[in-house]
Amino acid sequence: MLVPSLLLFFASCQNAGAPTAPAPTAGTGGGLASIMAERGLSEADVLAAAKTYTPTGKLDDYVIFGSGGHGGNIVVIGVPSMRILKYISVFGPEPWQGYGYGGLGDDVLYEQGKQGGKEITWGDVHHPNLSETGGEYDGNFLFLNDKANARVAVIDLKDFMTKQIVANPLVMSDHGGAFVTPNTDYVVETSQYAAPLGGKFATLDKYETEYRGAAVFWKFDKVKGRIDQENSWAIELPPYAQDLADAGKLVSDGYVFINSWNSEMSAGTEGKDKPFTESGASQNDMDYLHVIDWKKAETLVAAGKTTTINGIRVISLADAAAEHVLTFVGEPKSPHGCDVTPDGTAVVVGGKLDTHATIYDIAKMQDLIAKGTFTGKDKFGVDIMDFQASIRGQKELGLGPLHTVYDEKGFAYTSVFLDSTVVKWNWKNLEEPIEALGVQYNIGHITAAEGDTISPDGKYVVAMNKMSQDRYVNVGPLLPQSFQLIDISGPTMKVIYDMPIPLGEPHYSQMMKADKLHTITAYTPAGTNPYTDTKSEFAVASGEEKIVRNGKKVDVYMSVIRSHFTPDNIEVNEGDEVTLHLTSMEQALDQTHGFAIDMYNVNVSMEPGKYEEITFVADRAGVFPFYCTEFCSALHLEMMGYLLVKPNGA
Ligand code: RUQ
Ligand code: CUA
Repeated sequence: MLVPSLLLFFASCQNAGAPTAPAPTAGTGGGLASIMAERGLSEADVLAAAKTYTPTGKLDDYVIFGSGGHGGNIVVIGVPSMRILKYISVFGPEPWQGYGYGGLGDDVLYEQGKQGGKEITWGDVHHPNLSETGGEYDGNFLFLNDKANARVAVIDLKDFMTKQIVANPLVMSDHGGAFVTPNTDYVVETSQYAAPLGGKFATLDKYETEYRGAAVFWKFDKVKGRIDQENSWAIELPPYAQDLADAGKLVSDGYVFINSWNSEMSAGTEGKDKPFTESGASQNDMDYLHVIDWKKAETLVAAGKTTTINGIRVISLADAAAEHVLTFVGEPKSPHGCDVTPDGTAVVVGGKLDTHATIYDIAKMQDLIAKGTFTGKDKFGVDIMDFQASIRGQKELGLGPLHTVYDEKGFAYTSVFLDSTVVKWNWKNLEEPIEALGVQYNIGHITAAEGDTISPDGKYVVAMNKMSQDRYVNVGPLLPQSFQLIDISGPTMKVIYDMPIPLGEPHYSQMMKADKLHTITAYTPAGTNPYTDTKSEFAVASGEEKIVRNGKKVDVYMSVIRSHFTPDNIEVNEGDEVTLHLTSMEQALDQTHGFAIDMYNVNVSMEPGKYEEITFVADRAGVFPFYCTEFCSALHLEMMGYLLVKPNGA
């Protein structure tokens, strides 16, 4: 047997020369056998450790981009070590990255991030999605949605910074998104809780007539690396609580699928004797999987068959239905998850309140649509396909199947929430028995190595668990969520690492090969504005630093280099508007400085070569040290200066 002999090998290496296994006394200083005895480790534990332990200096093979949930950020994690590599702040301020504390990022966070004119400083990140070329992750961009405030953000993976936030002008809540089409032509964002489009008011008794959902197709400009709002458009949808969404690929490229869970159009109690949405939305046996032909929608948009609501072109529900841009097929009640198979031939939808996952056959649905074979229409005139005629089959997976990911061998891995299991099943051969692996506990999303691409890698699956009860030291009643790394390379699945996620409820994540990243180590040339990718016209060359006063406006052109700021003393008058133009003169790897002004809520990060710009009104008189916040050199503490604000009338 491999396992014991391997252990014996380890043990004998560690205990070379020792005639018998040493007694378990010497802390972790003893041989392997004694450490195992002392720490109560099984052979499986040691094997798991060997599979995940990454010695100092060794790099991980994969990178996870995990949603930070209502932390409003992204967690970047190495696999298999499960070491946290970075948090990328997106919808909320974060001081280390200097995001939201006076620098250029303020425009993204506080201006672009506004919803209906309101400044919002948190987000509920659900589904990060990597940019794709030809259905493969290309390592260029990451998109994510904010369910709470219906926004989508763009992270540039060149420098792992949030470069754009786009506020959805139509809906008040999103969920399905941010999903990309296979060549990242569009970033798709679909609504969740229905409301009158464009932020209008209507009472709840008008739910059916006035409340709507929408699917927004954000056009992505791959050269600029930004969403092009002008060339984006949307499709009006019924108020059915659209849920998860996924784009077709290969043979199904051109389609988007969205599941939904409120065909009942329940809107809670209305203060009368109606049921809560919880049960009101669970009356019907079937909800509707939305099948969207987005290439056809594009032709309607090009032909001008849209109305503009709040600045965005919208295909009406009536037109979408009439033109078969939108068709429906039933899905067993209150579904969740919507995941297209790697070959693009099928889409798997979990049952949530059912024990099955349903495998829809996309070719069958295309055929029904082409032939005009429908069983009826919904209240809004959308044609409905026959359920049995649309599916390849159903597979019993356990209580509460949600999301599904894939490997390279033809297996699907579905998260089963109520059972707390990951279920492995063959989506091509539904007769094959399933394998269920217990996870701790109540798994929501699940992710797999390159799992959403046309060529998944297998190897690893991560269970993203909602509950962690007894897994970690008690840190108070607010428990961390828990990621569990699962080895799927062998004949049976094994949990090989537990990792607490202590900053928000993560939902989805994606796992990409680390060698697909092409991250920069410095901004070149020095003085590059990371938001324009060009050298700033305000960048300063060494020796040309200056302070320019123009009435009550003061511009400071400052260089930043180990270990000083030039100029290092800035004198202004109370009430002056001060703009600091900071240029890092560094190009060396990891030679980052910070720049903080005490008492002024100013703090930016100066990565090598970066240009930063801070504008503020010197409204408090006094003497304010400014200093470098990164321990950059032996003389880091000396990297400081003074902002002197002369009181009025002094
Ligand atoms: S949803 S598990 Cu956005 Cu499934 Cu969270
Ligand atoms: Cu520069 Cu510390």
